[in-house]
Amino acid sequence: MVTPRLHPSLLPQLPSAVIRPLYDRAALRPGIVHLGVGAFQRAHLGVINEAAVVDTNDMSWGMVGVSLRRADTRDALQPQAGLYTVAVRDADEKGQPRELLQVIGNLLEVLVAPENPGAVLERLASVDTRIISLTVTEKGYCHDPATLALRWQDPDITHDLAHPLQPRSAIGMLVRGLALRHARGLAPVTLLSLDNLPANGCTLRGLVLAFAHRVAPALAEWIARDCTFPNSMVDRIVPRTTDEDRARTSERLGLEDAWPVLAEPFLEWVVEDRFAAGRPAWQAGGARFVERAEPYELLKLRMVNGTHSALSYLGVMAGWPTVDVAVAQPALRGYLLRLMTEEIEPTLPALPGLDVAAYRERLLARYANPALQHQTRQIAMDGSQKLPQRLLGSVRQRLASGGSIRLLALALAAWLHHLQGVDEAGRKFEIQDPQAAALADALALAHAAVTSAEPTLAAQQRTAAFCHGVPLFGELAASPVFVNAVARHWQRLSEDGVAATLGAL
Ligand code: CS2
Repeated sequence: MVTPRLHPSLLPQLPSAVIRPLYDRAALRPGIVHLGVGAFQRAHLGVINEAAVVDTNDMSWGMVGVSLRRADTRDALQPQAGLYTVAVRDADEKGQPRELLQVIGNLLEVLVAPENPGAVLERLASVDTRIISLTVTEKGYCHDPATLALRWQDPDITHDLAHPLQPRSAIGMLVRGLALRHARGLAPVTLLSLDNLPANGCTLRGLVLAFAHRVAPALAEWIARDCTFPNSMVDRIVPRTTDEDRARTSERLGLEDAWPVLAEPFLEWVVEDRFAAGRPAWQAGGARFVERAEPYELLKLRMVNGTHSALSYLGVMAGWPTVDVAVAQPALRGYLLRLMTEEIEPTLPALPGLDVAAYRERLLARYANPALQHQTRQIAMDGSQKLPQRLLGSVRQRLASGGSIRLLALALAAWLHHLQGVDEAGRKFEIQDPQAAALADALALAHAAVTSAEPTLAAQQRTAAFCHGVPLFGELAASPVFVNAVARHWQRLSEDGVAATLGAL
């Protein structure tokens, strides 16, 4: 028998344990346009927004999703009228996997920008739209993560300057949408970044204003004066959905869901309460509104994402496929604990009420969640866009205060080690990074730069050449303390492997 597709008309058939939208979906109107409607958005903002709709019954905050590249999410969700399932997974006290299913109803439609950029622009410039939110990942900002400047030479940015009516980049799309709003005399909106960038709102604002200024200075002035860009810290682990997840969720629903998303139970969102045209009651879904999100962002990016990146490069090379397998290695777990306590925590701003020891322990417990199967390869992607905010900020602060960077340097050396694209068992893997070609060139030049036959000196020469060849390190490339610390670990990782390097700490 063919399993029927998840659909609003079939919601009453769902097993009673599945949470579902009980409000009048037909009355829900779109108030939010979200660029980058991927798994993270659907398991984070989508869930929080659902709670707000349920709690207040305010029907003006439905969501329109926009995919900036592919049609796959739209193709999967359109036959389901936008419904999708969030499977929250962990293990009980006995280690048995458990799962809570919720069907989310506030996503009304998904637009595919390359198919019809005009439809996206019209949606951005609609009177109903009051918030434009984004999860386009680090590389989606077309900026240099080290300097935060827009990369004017990025092909999508040059395209969007030349073809303003068919924008491809998030920044080009936003500016054109705002230009239409401005020309039509419509109200300003809130532009809300939910990406893992420091000062994500300020960063987005800087990029939008830079582009808008090129288009029309008066537009840039209007945006700067009337639109708002709250900073926010987002946290929820959302692994990529596999075919097995699809099959399992569909079986439990008794209806086929072509694209469920999975998540851990933990969810955090700390947002600055600066909204130009109102907002949903997101506190109903666990959002915390604050005046300044920056300290929370630093805490999260350095502790969570910093250790995540460290464990992913070591894990990929050692052959630990998932995060739970990696943190089950006593040497790696010990390393992460020391990395946090000795070198990351001393760099964090004071946060009243934060119990940092509890935060650290809870993080390791989140990583140990056996039900997520979060791939170390997935986290290892796009390192060139991630490392500055995840690790290099801590490094700079430690160097400035004269603290040791030995443990941080190992995380960076692990990234270098993994760039060779072959793990310790000889398995090849692809380096997925927008700068992959430039990184491969820098690596080849680094190896060619070695003139010394003495191993320690050779490692230092190689590391210095690499760091000089890759803009993301900035002035750190000229710091002998930094270069030599990374060089020592890189040499050891290459000669003895991950286990021996961790053991020697
Ligand atoms: C991860 C993040 O893939 C990655 O780079 O570090 O997506 C991480 O899972 C989330 O930021 C957790 O909030």
